[in-house]
Amino acid sequence: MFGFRKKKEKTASAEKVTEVNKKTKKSGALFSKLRSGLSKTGNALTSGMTAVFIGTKKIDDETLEDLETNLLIADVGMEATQQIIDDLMHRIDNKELKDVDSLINAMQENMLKILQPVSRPLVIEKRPEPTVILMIGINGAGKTTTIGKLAKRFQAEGKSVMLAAGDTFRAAAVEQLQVWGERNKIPVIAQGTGADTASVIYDAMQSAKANNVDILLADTAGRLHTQDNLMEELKKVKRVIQKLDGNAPHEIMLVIDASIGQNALIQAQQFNKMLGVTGITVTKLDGTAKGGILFAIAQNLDIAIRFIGVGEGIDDLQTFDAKEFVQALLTPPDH
Ligand SMILES: Nc1nc2c(ncn2[C@@H]2O[C@H](COP(=O)(O)OP(=O)(O)O)[C@@H](O)[C@H]2O)c(=O)[nH]1
Ligand SMILES: [Mg+2]
Repeated sequence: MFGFRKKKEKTASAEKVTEVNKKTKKSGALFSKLRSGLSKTGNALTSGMTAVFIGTKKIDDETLEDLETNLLIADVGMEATQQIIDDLMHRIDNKELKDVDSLINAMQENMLKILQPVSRPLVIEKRPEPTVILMIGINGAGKTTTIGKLAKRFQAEGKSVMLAAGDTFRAAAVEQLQVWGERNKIPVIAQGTGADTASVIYDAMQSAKANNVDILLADTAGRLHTQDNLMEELKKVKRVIQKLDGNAPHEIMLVIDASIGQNALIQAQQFNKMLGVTGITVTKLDGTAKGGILFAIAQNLDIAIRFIGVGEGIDDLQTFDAKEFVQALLTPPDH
C-alpha cells in the first residue's frame, strides 16, 4: 500500500506545508519551543494533511473526510471541525482549492478565525489596590506550577508579587509553595494544613495591601470530597475576596490540562457556570496530541485564553497568541 512512489509524494507535500509556513512564521527560540511542544498535535494534523494528498490529484470529499478525522483526533471538537470543513467544502465548490498550498492557507485562515476572538492577553492595569488573580482548576491541572511561572514572569516585569497558599487540602502543598517562595524571594502567605482557604486568601489580601504589593496570586485546592463541594468552597473564596475589594478578583484564571482532551471543555463549562471564569491557561501542550482542545474551548466559550504551558520548567509558559499557535500547529516537526 505504501510503495516507494507514494512515500516520495508524501515527502513532497510535507515540504510544501513547511514552505507555506516559512513565509509567515516567526523565528526564534519561543516559536521553536512552542512548535516542538506542539509537535504531537502538529503531527496529527500535519501528517494527516500531508497524507490526504497521497495518490490524490485533486482535493475532494475524500480529502476532506480524512482531514475531518485528523481534526477530531487532535480534539479540535465537533463544532470547530464542522466549521472548518464546511468552509473548505464551500471553497471547493467555488473552485478555490486547487493545490496543497491553497488548502493549507484555507486551513490556517479557518483556524485563526476560531482562535482569534479568544486570543486576548492578560493586561495588569495600574490599580490602587493589589491585583488579585485567583487560580482554580482540578487537582493536577498545573495551578501551582503556573503560579510559579507567572510569579517569575511578573517579577521580571518589575512588579512585586505575593502568593497565597490557598491549597490547604494537601499536606505537602503549603510547604511546597513556601519553600519555592523562599528560594525565589517571593513572599508566601500561609496557614496550616487544613486551614480555611478563604481565610488564607483574606489574610494574604490584607498583607498584600499593607505591603503595596502589585499582584497577589492565590492558589486553591483542586480536589474536595465532591465536585459540588469544590464549587461551593470556591464560591465562598470569591465572596470573601469581594468583601475586601469589590473589584477583586481581577482575574479568575482556570487552569486546564490539555492532555485530558474533550473533558477539559466540560470542566471549563462547569467552572465558568459556577464562578465566572475570566481567563484560561492551558497546560501540558508539550507531550500531548490533543492540543486541538483550544479550538473546542474557543468555539464553545467566549473566555480569553491567556497563557499556554509547554513544559514543566519555570520559563515554559507563553502568552497565548492565536497566529503563532496556528503556525506552530501546521508546521511539521523536524523543520
Ligand atoms: N509537561 C508539563 N507538565 C506540567 C505543565 N504544567 C504543570 N505540569 C506538571 O503537572 C503536574 C501537576 O502540576 P501542579 O502545578 O502541582 O498541579 P495543581 O494540582 O493544579 O497545582 C506537575 O508534575 C507539574 O510539573 C506543563 O505545561 N507541561
Ligand atoms: Mg497545587
